[in-house]
Amino acid sequence: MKVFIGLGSNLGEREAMIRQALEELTRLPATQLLRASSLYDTEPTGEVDQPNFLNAVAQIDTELTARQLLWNLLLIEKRLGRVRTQRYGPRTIDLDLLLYGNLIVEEPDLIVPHPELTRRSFVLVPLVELDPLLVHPGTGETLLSHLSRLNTRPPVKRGSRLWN
Ligand code: PH2
Ligand code: MG
Ligand code: MG
Repeated sequence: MKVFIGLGSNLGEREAMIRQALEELTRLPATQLLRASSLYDTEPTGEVDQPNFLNAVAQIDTELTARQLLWNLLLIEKRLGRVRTQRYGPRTIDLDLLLYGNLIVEEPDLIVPHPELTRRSFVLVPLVELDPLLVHPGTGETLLSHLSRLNTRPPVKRGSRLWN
């Protein structure tokens, strides 16, 4: 299954955290890390006043179900020392399931595609970098067209492709 994972960090050695998380993705059962976007330095969105993030997106191929994958992402976050305090607050590492093929799930603990996807340039820009033809399975529109409607400041590229 063609799956995209969002990575974010705004505490500690941000780039090292993202690289470690990618390394962990390569170790998931029945999963291959195919590519990862460039790194982007991004202003925090939302209400919380916090440091800038580094964000990236990874594409994997996996036989895990969306729910199995979600559990594994949470485990990786824990292993990399994430402590959940404030909602939407600063974090050493955040791994979000963005897209799982064309699957649409809306359950209390699992929403795919990620509900904020179409509003966040720090997710859309690296997604479009990896695959400019991607279509949002809910809206049927390309991610590029979602991106073109955003009037937030675009994320700044900080470093080259992390994988492939
Ligand atoms: N994640 C959030 C809240 N705000 N802002 C940026 N720039 N990048 C993020 O990854 C991010 C955020 C909650 O997950
Ligand atoms: Mg997130
Ligand atoms: Mg998250």
